[in-house]
Amino acid sequence: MLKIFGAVGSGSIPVEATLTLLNIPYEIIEAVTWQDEAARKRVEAVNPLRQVPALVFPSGEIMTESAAILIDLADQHPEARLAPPIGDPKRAQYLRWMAYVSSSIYSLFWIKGDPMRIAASKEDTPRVIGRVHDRIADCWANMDRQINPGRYILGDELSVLDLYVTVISRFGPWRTRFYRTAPKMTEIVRRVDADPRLKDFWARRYPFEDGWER
Ligand SMILES: N[C@@H](CCC(=O)N[C@@H](CS)C(=O)NCC(=O)O)C(=O)O
Repeated sequence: MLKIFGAVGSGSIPVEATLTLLNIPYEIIEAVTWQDEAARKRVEAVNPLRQVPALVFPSGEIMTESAAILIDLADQHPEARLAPPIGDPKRAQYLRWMAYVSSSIYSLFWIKGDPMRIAASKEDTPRVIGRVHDRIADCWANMDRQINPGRYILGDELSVLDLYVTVISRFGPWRTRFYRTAPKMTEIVRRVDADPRLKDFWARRYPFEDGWER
C-alpha cells in the first residue's frame, strides 16, 4: 500500500485529501517534524530534508514536494477531473499557481517552524515571524488580485489547487488575515472546508477546533 509520512495539520493534508477524493487507500506514518526530533529522524530515511509530506509508492519509489505530488496524482487519475489536463486552456494558470503556492508561500514555513534558523537571537524571533507573516499575506493578496475565479479558483470545478490553497491558508498568519487579504479566495476555501466528501477527513486530519481561524 502507498505510505505517507505526514502529520495532522501539515502539508501532507492536501495530498491526503486528494487521495481521499480518489478513494486510494494509504497508510500514514505520523511525523510532526516541526516539533519532534524523533519524527524528523523517522522521515530522514525517506527524505533527507526531514520534511513531510513524503510518499513511498508500493514499488519503493519515493516522492516529496507537495505541489509535484498533487499535480502527479491529478494527472494519473484524469477521470476524477481534479486538474485541467494538458491542452486545456486553464492548464498554464493551474501550473503557475501550484508552483507559486509551493515556492512563494509554503517554503516560508521552514523559517516559521524554527525562526532561529534565521533570527539573530531569541529576542529577534517575533520580528522574524512578523516579517514572514507579512510576506505570506502579501503573496496571497498578489495571487488573489490576479485570478478570475468561479465557484473554485480555476472556474467551476474543484481542483487540487483549491485543496492546496485551502490547507496552506490555514497556516500562519491564519485564516482571518487570509480572508482580509484574499477576498476572492475566501468563499472558495470556505466551500472546500464545507465539502461533504471531506467532512470526516477534516475531522480526523485537520479539525476545525474552537478559534481555528484565529
Ligand atoms: N517544499 C516542501 C515543504 C514541506 C514542509 O515544509 N513540510 C513541513 C511540515 S508542513 C516540515 O516537515 N517541516 C519541518 C522542517 O522543515 O524542519 C513541500 O512542498 O512538500
